[in-house]
Amino acid sequence: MRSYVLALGCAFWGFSCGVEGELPSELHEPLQAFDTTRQALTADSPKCAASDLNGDGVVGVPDFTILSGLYYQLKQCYGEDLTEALACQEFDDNGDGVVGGPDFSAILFESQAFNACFGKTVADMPKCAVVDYTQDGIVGGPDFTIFSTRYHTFVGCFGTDLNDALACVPADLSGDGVVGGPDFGIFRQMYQTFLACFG
Ligand SMILES: [Ca+2]
Ligand SMILES: [Ca+2]
Ligand SMILES: [Ca+2]
Repeated sequence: MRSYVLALGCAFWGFSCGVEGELPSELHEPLQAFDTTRQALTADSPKCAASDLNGDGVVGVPDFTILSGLYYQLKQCYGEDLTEALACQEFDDNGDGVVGGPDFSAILFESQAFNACFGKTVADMPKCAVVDYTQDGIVGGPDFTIFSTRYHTFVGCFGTDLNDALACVPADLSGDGVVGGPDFGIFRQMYQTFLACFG
């Protein structure tokens, strides 16, 4: 008995799922139906290994599911500029996706260390290494410039909820901090490789 994952195909292609008009036109292709009974062993070629997204040695339906999820993220995140959120990410010290009060202690610690360490060498005071941003062994003016920037960035990030942006990070396939056309281009290549390796 054969079964097909039309719903995933719909979510994947988006053709009949209300894709936004600004999406690259080459993605507006006919709905594909996948025969879920087919399972293909990953060939030795590195090309197919790249399509084995869950790493189980088979290019199959679970990989398609992952690919579908990625496409959904691309659609959801299209046009999203992640650069600001990524810059703020480093200040989310407790990792809860929000730059807020609990994270303040981290920058406060740097501030206190800087005050205690200005003009000192790391050799004399090893604890000062944390604010020797230039890593030249001395806590001085150039380190203050960097600390000052960090502090102002923190203040600018305070209250920022990173959760939406961080959810979009996997969709930035080109790694340029923006989810856009180039990412769809990369995704399309991934999908073409997948088709060649599946079944
Ligand atoms: Ca936080
Ligand atoms: Ca320094
Ligand atoms: Ca990108």
